[in-house]
Amino acid sequence: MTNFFLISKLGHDVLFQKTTTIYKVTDILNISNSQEVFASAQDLMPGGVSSPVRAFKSVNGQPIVFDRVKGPFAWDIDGNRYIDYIGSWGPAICGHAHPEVITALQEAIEKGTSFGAPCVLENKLAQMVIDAVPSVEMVRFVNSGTEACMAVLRLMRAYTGRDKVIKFDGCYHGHADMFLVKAGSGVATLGLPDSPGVPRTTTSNTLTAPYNDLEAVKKLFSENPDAISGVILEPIVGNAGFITPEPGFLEGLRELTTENGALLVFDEVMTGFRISYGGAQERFGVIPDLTTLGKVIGGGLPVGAYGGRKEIMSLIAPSGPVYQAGTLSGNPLAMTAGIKTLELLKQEGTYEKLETTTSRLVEGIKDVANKNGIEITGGSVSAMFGFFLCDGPVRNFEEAKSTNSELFGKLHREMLNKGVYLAPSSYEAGFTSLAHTEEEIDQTIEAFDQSFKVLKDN
Ligand code: KE4
Repeated sequence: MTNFFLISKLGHDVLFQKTTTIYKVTDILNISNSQEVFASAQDLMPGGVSSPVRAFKSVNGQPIVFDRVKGPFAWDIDGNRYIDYIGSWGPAICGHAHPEVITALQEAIEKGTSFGAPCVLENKLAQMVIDAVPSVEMVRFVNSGTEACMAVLRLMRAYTGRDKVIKFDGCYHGHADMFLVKAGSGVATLGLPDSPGVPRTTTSNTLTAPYNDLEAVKKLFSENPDAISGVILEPIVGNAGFITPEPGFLEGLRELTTENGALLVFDEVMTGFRISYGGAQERFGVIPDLTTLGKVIGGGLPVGAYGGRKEIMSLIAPSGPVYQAGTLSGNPLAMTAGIKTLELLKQEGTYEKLETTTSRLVEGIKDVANKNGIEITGGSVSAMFGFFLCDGPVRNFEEAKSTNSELFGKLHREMLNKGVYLAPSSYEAGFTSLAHTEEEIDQTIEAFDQSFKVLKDN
């Protein structure tokens, strides 16, 4: 069967028959409008972006300026179409611009964009989160994952009366000062030594350990008796690349925190409602004391949340003394998009479909990498995946650093030119959606095969 490789150009699809020689579409893909718009953005916003990782710095690439998204696809302002594996960094798990989400928002917006007052939609989404996430008996909505993590740390400290917190190298919990210690995501991507502007006094209470290293955590507890408020982690790491917990790691943290009178906090901003409807905690059967959420629960609008046992959450103002507030928290549009997204995810067979799609993708990528003699290790859990261009296993951030980032940069460019949009960093995870069909997965694996051939020959 002749494989056709589909490329959208100038708004119409041009079919290119795959030839025996590998053609690089670099000189066909026109991104001149993206180049122009991004160049003018340099004088308007730092790095021309609203969030660092979007600048494509670590892949030495030319950022693509989006015009619109739909289902598994994104189109740039030059009319090129991409199969999107970022999905707005997680929210688009049902596919971009899902018609039912759009319709629900169109109806909601007629009643206003923000109330700054209680609304029934908050009750509805809160109940859905409480019914779904095992650790959550009560929840507070905020406007981002960063806000959720900031607030949850304040709550951990208030509840225990202790100031220190343990995080893991390479994990990212937003950009609040106290978390910018050996952080992942954009901090790791840009190779920043944490961040200037963060006072040593702020981070002196942030202790770090290698992911998957229970002995290191035990040591921190013994060196800091009765001083550690808790342990916060990504139950599956998506900000140092994709790293899964070793068997017994999460269970060990649950025991260690309980033994030491400290709290266990799962930052499920990325994994929440993606790894399963109840998040990673439901999938792995380890229940934390507190959970942070974001991304998916906003369905693409700005939302974050934190929740846990009522006896802890009731410390939050105005029911308790721990202050946290937000102008747009619980706004009706974000609540509407979140409600509809969770309703779609709750349908029968959702997570089986996501699991099948994503594991087929990753196994296909690894097969063609091996076929072309490219070192690779990686995997997937439900609709989250990742790979490193090195020999495995990768169990922590230190081991992740052995990935070949320079080769990844070339791969990223090749894939972009073949119409596949991957996270522009070795230290990010990839995301699929309910909208990714077998056709997109097959096209993507084909594109990886062609790209790996180019990398091998150059
Ligand atoms: P936000 O403030 O970006 O909504 O959430 C911060 C956050 C907290 N916790 C986890 C586990 C997260 O993954 C994030 C944010 N994720 C990144 C992607 N690696 C957002 C993308 C970006 O920074 O542009």
